[in-house]
Amino acid sequence: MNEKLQSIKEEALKLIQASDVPEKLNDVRVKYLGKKGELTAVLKSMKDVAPQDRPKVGQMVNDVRAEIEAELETKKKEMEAAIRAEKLQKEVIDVTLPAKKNMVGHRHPNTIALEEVERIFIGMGYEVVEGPEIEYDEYNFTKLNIPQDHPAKDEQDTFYVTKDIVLRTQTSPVQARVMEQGKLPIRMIAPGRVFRSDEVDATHSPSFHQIEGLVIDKNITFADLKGTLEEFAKELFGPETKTKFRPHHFPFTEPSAEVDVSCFKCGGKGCRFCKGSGWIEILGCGMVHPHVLEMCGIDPNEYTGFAFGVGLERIALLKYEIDDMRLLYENDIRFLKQF
Ligand code: 2NM
Repeated sequence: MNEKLQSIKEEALKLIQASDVPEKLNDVRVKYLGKKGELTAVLKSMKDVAPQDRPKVGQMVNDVRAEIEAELETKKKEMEAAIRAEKLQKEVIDVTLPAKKNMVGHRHPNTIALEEVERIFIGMGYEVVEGPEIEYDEYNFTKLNIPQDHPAKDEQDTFYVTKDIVLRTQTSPVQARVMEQGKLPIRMIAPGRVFRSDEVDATHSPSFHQIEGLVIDKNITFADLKGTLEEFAKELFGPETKTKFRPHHFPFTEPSAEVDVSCFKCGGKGCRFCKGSGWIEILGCGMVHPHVLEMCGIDPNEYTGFAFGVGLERIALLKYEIDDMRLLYENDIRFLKQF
């Protein structure tokens, strides 16, 4: 019996030593110590051993079992250590390498400019109102004093969806809608996308953005218009900024004006940026035409108001000194992240 046990033990220890992966160790455990294992078989055959020898044989079986188990455990630890060492070696991390940068998005220069303009007017108590980009001809033109035969309605300038529906060419239809609601006074800006049938070049695009403003109350005068837009220009381009109001014509305002600001690059001396004139044109404005007020349900004898419109892209191009509008639409991240 002892011989048999010794040979089982030697065989098992040899197999353990020869194992190179944990799975093989497990096979050895099953083969010798498992329910149907060789050592277990010896225990089961105890009935053939003389009763007086059983304790001794039992002890021998247990000793062999303990030895095999100890050897399995030692070998398992060895293997685990080796696997870990190999992993550490393979998966070595150079903590001195620069970290991977997370790609974060960036606000578009148009958005930055829009938020700046909104901040200024919200600070003066204005509401920001949005409206539909696809408009009735009625709101886009007629109610704004642009009659049937006005050149602005020409197919050359306007995208028609049907005879009566257009892609809005300005955001003033939003203001016509607000005036019609009849809640007075009004202090609002209407930012948004507008559409004109223009060829793409450095300063034109068939789709661009406008911010139009409207104030309606009792006793609003051209002085309110001037003061408001002077303040706006100073906030946007710096406290030194001067403004100049030049007479102009818009169908929806009377009188109307275009506004220039003193060049924020050269302070008005004249430079490449302002093409030598010292002035930069930034917006159009005027006192809302009494006929517009009337068509939108407001009594022009009781209320007056002023309105203005600025191109958002124009502001963004000026503020960030971008010389081609197309750059604003290409969405090249290398361009966008500079602002
Ligand atoms: C401009 C210039 C002048 C304008 C007029 C109106 C409304 F709805 F009150 F009639 N909204 N915006 C206006 C006036 C727009 O853009 C250059």
